[in-house]
Amino acid sequence: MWYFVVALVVVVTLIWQMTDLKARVVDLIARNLREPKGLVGHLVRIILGKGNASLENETVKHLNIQPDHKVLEIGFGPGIGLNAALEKVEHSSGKVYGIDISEQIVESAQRRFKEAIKRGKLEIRLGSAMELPYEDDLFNSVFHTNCYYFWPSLEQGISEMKRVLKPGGIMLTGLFYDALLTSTRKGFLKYGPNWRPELYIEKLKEGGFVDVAMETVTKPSGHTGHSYQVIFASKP
Ligand SMILES: C[S@@+](CC[C@H](N)C(=O)[O-])C[C@H]1O[C@@H](n2cnc3c(N)ncnc32)[C@H](O)[C@@H]1O
Ligand SMILES: *[C@@H]1O[C@H](CO)[C@@H](O)[C@H](O)[C@H]1NC(C)=O
Ligand SMILES: CC(=O)N[C@H]1CO[C@H](CO)[C@@H](O)[C@@H]1O
Repeated sequence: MWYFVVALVVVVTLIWQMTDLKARVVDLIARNLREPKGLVGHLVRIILGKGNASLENETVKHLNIQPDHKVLEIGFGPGIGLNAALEKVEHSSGKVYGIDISEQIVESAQRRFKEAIKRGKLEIRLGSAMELPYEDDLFNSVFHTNCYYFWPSLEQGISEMKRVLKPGGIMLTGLFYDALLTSTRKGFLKYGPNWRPELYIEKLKEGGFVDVAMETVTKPSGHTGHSYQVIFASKP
């Protein structure tokens, strides 16, 4: 009989520890989605660079970037979107800007895009969406994918994006709505409480953006079978 009790205690302890372990792993990933750091940060960057590359590419396509445009990406992570935007302005006077809150992300992009930075086609900064280090009315467009969830204040981020956009400029956000719901349910957006697209849209309208709309695009090239969402807004 006591064998049974011991076995039961062992099994319960194991399950308890495993559950605890799972919670720790989820917490670690959730933290690194908000701000990639250390070894897990590197892993998160590499995984995002594969898993969300098509979303970054597709989002840039919707921007209709002209060769002389100035474009900002917030929270660029692995830098797929910066790269796609750079291709559009390569042969003219346009320029791409990137800002991210993670030191590791910024250092990694500085290495990857050394050459474009040297040529003055790209400018990378360490900083937050809460306080954009750019002058008023500078950009033709500002975009981000999977980023606003983590901002401490949506109002503040929206007001900053509006300030740095030229009148008539476009704000664009790309996301996978389904993946977002799954991620939230699993706890991966523990540090991204403002993930709801409906809330973001409401705040954009309240913040003075016009023509605010979310569109679902099905079967994008390069990401077969998945649809994604884009949220558009313009500065009047
Ligand atoms: C989940 S990753 C998304 C990366 C990439 N855009 C993608 O979709 O694969 C979130 C990124 O936003 C950055 N980030 C988080 N909060 C930020 C803030 N307040 N200001 C600027 N960047 C931020 C993180 O450092 C990280 O690189
Ligand atoms: C994203 O676009 C770049 C070129 O801009 C391309 O090299 C890369 O393969 C694309 N990635 C995906 C997943 O579509
Ligand atoms: C592989 C990967 O990192 N995919 C992520 C892409 O973005 C969504 C959010 O829109 C995440 O939930 C996925 O995990």
